[in-house]
Amino acid sequence: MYLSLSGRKRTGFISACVAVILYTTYTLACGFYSNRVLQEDLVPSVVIEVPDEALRPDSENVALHNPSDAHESPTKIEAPRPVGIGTANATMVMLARNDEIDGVLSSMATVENRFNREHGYPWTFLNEVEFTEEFKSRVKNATSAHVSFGLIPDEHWSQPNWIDEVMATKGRKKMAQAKIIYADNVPYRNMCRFNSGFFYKQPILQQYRYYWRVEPNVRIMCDVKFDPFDYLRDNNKIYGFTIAFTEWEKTIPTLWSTVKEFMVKHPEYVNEDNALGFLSDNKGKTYNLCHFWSNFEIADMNFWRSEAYEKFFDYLENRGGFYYERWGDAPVHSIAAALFAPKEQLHFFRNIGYRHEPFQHCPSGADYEGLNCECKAGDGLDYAPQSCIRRYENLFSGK
Ligand SMILES: Nc1nc2c(ncn2[C@@H]2O[C@H](COP(=O)(O)OP(=O)(O)OP(=O)(O)O)[C@@H](O)[C@H]2O)c(=O)[nH]1
Ligand SMILES: [Mg+2]
Repeated sequence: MYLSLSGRKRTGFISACVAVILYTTYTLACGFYSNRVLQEDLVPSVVIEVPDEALRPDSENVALHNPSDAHESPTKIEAPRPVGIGTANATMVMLARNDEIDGVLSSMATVENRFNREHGYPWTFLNEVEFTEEFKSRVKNATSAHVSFGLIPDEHWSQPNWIDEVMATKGRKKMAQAKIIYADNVPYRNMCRFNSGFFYKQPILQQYRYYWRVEPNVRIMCDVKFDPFDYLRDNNKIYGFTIAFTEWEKTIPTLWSTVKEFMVKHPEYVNEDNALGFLSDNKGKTYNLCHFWSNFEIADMNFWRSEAYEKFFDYLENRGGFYYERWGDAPVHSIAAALFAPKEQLHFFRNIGYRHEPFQHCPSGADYEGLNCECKAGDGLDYAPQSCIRRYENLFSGK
């Protein structure tokens, strides 16, 4: 074909070929570069020195299972826009059961009245069974924002078949004897595992970057006169909380030792400006049980989607602690955010009044003014003995 072209046509053909080659090279290079930038943004650099002798041989960290392999990468769909003044790529998200509809509507009412009526961020509801038509229509009537419903796939919700059921039953019985709440409850464990490692993988959430987690029967106790999503985005924060306190140790007996193993194996994920001081009072030797109470979270899903967190979740999952013990999503999220991100990327939303029985945070001082709060200024858990807010503050005061 080339040989049969006349001089001008041949020149035109050559130019077209060159243009195609240049364009293809440029596109590939851009794709490669932007992927790298994304990776480098998300993955913290190598920071802690780990002595060789501290590294345990691989045979001691036998992977029972590689959970990441089991899940296909979800497809992205178009994000519904906020119907109000909201500008962030964000959604309110609630995991709920059909029979919790009254608590769901009660939470929605406080979130809508105090914040979202004006901002119009979409709502996303998740459930491991189909939501009933009644649930869907009542929820849609409770907001003028866009509402979506996602069905959680079975492998994201149920106890994996490689979990040793005899061991899991033994663990539940032991916990029940110790009178621990939800000791004998497998669905509760499914929920904790789902919130730890799967909610942000749902296809319905792929389109979003930021989320505000809402649970049934919670209250937003003051007007939220700013956009917390904008706040995270504009200040480069990845995780926002309102309440932090200590976990019940019996639910997580081997969590910290597992985390320490992970840190030794993967020092490259531990941020050099981490918030270890929030988690440990002896430089990491033991866990002080502090965690952010995850029933309220305003956070960046890109953090959960990062290589560091994915590897971390898979490592925890391999140990089976969500079922052999009762590892909660609150300590799992908190430990990851405190270790893999710089402490400056965590944020205490002092100016958001929030209640989930039996605890609350109520703003105080200047933060309280003009917010029309239904709580008394400073009336909350912040400085109670079991609270971890002081430890969070100490991260920034050089103590
Ligand atoms: N779809 C579904 N949602 C659940 C299930 N169990 C819990 N959830 C939801 O998961 C979230 C956390 O569950 P909660 O029962 O509130 O757990 P908790 O906050 O640790 O404990 P409480 O003090 O009882 O509130 C809530 O949004 C629940 O609606 C379940 O089996 N199915
Ligand atoms: Mg709850």
